[in-house]
Amino acid sequence: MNNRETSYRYAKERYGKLGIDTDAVMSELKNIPISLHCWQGDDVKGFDSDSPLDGGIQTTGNYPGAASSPEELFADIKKVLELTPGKKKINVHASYAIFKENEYRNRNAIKPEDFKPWVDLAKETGTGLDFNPTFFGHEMVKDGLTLTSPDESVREFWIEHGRACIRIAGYFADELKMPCVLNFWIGDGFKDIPADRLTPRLRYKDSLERILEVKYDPDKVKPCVESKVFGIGVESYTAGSSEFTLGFAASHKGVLPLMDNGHYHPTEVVSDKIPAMLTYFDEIALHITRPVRWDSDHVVLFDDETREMAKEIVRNDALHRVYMALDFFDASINRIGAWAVGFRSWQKALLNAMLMPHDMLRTLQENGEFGKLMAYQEELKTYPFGAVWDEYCRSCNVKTDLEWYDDVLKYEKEVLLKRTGR
Ligand SMILES: [Mn+2]
Repeated sequence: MNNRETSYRYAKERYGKLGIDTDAVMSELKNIPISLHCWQGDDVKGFDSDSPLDGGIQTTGNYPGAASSPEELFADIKKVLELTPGKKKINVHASYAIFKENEYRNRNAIKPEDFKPWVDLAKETGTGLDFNPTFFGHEMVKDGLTLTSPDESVREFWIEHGRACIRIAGYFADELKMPCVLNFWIGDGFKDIPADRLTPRLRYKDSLERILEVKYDPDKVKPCVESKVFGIGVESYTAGSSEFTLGFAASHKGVLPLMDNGHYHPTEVVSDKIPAMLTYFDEIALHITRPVRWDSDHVVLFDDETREMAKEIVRNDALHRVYMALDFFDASINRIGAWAVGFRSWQKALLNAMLMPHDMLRTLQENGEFGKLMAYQEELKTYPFGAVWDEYCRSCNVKTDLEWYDDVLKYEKEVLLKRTGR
């Protein structure tokens, strides 16, 4: 028996004494799909438009090697899949349509066939697909507004876009035989103090309702509405606020609320919101990111709040009720490494949460034994989690320790640094 095997055997025994079967935990985690966002690879540029990024989101950094074609982005995604354990879906934005030569379609007219290469990629890699309409980075965003615009031609255009996306999500679900999460997020809002906060929201509600008139199978397409507190250049008012989207989801059957943990005031925590939402919704959705002082979309780490979010999902037995997707983008470091660190971190957070004796801890709380609860929670932090993580990676054929980053550097040298960009 080598050191790795000895370490895992020791860890298995320690967790076993807490009533946790580490082998069973690893098998379960391998079957929980996590959605990997396609937009970390090219700084949210997409393929369908040269319009600058707007909607209050921003990438920072200019590290070399960004993907600038579908071929490059697909190669990068495959590399990330190799570097990360667990089951994946790929999360695609509508701006990543791939048109055949001379077959460009505007966003209001995109068709399933414009995303066939993504379906082929998912089939080839054994992943699934989730989808997002793209209500930003386009010439039809007028005065920063889309679905809330007072200009009916603008609003119509974006309603048609939303409808087209429902059809594409249905196509993904049919092709890949698994549900497609379809997330609606708009950056509509105002830089300065508005004179009317209600009318844009009424228009947003009406727009969403008209989009959702398109027939779809609710077991296949899972529409979500994502809230946001503010964006760059949209500091004073965001139409799709937390209360707006929560109210919309609560009042429209089959629509899920989506919480992005960068989209709240900095002292609010999504870990606490998860059980609150699970009280009322059968299913919810998450965007997992790392906000630093604002919605900065830093790479997800295995930090306190990330661990806490995972714990709330696991201990409330909600792994099959919460659709989990990553949403971050960092252009200041190697993008493949950034992608893989974020994905690995969320896997670690789930594994960590699954290795905790939640029933025992819950009983301590119910019995008012708060001192013992604190002591136990602290001791659990130094349990041999790393040995189980190593074993999990090994069983997924993924490198552990510091070795995997060598592959990132090799790929950077052989592929990324040879790119000329566009
Ligand atoms: Mn998000």
